[in-house]
Amino acid sequence: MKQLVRMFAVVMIVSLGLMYFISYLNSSAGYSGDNTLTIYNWGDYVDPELLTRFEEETGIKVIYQTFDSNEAMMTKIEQGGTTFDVSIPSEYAISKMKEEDLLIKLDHSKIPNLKNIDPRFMNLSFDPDNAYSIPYFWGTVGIVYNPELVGDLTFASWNELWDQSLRNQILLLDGAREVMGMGLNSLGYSLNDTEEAHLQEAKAKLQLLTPNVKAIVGDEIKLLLANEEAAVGLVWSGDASEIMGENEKLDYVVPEEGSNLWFDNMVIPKTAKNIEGAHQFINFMLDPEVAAQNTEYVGYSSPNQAAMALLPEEISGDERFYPDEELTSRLEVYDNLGKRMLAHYNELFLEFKMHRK
Ligand code: SPD
Repeated sequence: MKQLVRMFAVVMIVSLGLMYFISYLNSSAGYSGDNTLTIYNWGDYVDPELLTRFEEETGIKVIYQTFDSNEAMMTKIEQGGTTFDVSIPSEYAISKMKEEDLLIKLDHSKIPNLKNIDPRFMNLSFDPDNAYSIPYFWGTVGIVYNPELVGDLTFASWNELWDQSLRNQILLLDGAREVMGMGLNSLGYSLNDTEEAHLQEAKAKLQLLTPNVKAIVGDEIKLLLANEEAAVGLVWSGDASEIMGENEKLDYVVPEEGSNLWFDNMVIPKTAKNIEGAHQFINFMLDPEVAAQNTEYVGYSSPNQAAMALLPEEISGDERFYPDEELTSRLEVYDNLGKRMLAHYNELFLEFKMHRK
């Protein structure tokens, strides 16, 4: 009898261990049940303390995964096999994901904090009525530079990047639209240009930049520039603000030919399992105090006007990151150029990267 009890106990312990192991495997593969929420976000794009606070307030466990480009994020969601409850794509990616039926329509009655968003950031052309996406952060693409290391250059024009004095001094963010856009803008073309001759011209011009390019990098661009490992960087404005917080010598400028105005919005992908929790998370991130804390932490520009009122003037009044109408009128939002043209931009960018090696 004793032996039977012992055997039963062993079987129970092994089964419990197995159940625990399976649930661990599921959660690390992005499983979302009712009590977990899988968030798929850009790297360095949320204050981790806020995730903990969301978990404490709701009892929902957050599983957090990151991506470093819209293209990588879309590929993963398109492929399926993972469960993401909330993601944060940029405008042209949102338009493409809508087209491909990859997003769930939002229930605004579950997002009362939507009233805190500045109307300027609502109803934009990539998502009229914000049926599928809710503003998170926005910004520009420009140049961060160290005035002590670039002589008389002020980067009023993109073309100054090609100056011979900048040999091996430039870091580029690893983004096809951003780098191709910079090449196109430097030639006076739109960053949504689709004319083959213009695209080839931009690629050829980028290749001439090669001697000045030290590296094409991801989030590490911030540390490298702040530590003065390079004099100049092509960056998103929010990264510039973080870099300049670390090294006050540096400055940020958007060249006169124009540049990109971008919007990153929260969405619920089609693969979501915890749709209720996803709405709760979106609403949580729109709370004025939460959004203000997040803005101070990540350094990006907030579309939340109630949060803006809580931020110090040195942040909310900084025109480099909250540009006036004159500068905004020179900026373009990326269009969804369609699957084939987006793939072509990526191809050209890849060829430029290969050319460097
Ligand atoms: N490290 C956070 C990066 C967020 C960048 N989003 C900008 C996308 C512009 N298309």
